[in-house]
Amino acid sequence: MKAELEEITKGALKRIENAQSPEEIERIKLDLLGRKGRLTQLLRQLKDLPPEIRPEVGRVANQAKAKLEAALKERRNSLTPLHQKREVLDVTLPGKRPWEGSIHPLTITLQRIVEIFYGMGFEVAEGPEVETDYYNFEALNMPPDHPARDMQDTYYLSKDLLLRTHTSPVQIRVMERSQPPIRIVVPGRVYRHEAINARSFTVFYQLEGLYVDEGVTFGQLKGVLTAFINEFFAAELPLRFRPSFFPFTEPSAEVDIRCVICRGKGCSVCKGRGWLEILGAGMVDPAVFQRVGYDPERFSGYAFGLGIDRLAMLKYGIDDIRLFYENDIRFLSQF
Ligand code: 2U9
Repeated sequence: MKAELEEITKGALKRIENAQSPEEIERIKLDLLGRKGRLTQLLRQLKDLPPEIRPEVGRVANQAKAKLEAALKERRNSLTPLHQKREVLDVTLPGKRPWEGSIHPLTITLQRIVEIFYGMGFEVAEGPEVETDYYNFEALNMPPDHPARDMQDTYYLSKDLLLRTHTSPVQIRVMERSQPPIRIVVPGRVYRHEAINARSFTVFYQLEGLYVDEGVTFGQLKGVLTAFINEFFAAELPLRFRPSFFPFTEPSAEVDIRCVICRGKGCSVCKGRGWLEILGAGMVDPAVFQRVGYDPERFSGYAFGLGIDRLAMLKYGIDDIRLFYENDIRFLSQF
């Protein structure tokens, strides 16, 4: 039997070596190790051998089987083209979702605000973030000794260049190059050298509005701001105008809305006051019109400004402005 084993092994090894395709290897395997394979049949006869030689022949037979199996595997491997060796693709598995970005909450808020004003006939104007002293201060009735120019508040890039502290320079630029009627909103990034905390950051987003024509009134300003607030918060919230001062408007007002959280009862967001200060507004100062060459006797205009960050915080219930600028994906992916 040992001789027969040897003969089978030798013949099989030769066939394996000469095999030219994985299919041929399969055939050889079947001839040897299939249910009716030569080696299988031989192994079946082991039990009929006399017990004294059975272990020795068994050992040789198992070695032969292992050797043939290894040879088959190796030859099959060398005959299989590389691309077929790769992992099999299971098309029934659920796919991996690609990472989906989302729109930044400040952008969502900015777009919504612009959309509302667009619906009321305002166009969008934009301008540079690096401004000259003239456009950021002088043209807006803030002469060289004005406290708002303080290094404490403004990032100066040189004696004359600075990072704009509001978007108002854009309104000056628009008025310089066009004639009334003008009805624009100006969204954009502004910079202030302030201590950073949950309510204030060194960069934030503003939106300012300007309407200039003959016969523009404070009453129209009230109407437009009320319509905007009701639309933005999808609620009828009363507005409260308090007298204030800005160098570029006269008269000026700070505008409060009824607290969107507690509706006037008093809560931590409105600090028990029942009102939230969210807007500044007023009638454009005649001195500003004079600078851009508009006749203040003929034209009047209203202007307003709001912080987009503040509106976004109220809308989404966010209590720390820094979250908008940290770019933490755990925060951003919720929008
Ligand atoms: C021109 C004339 C007038 C823009 C105005 C405000 C009032 C105001 C603040 C609100 C919150 C800025 O983001 S904030 O800190 N803005 O209170 N802004 S009137 O008035 C102008 C602008 C341009 C030519």
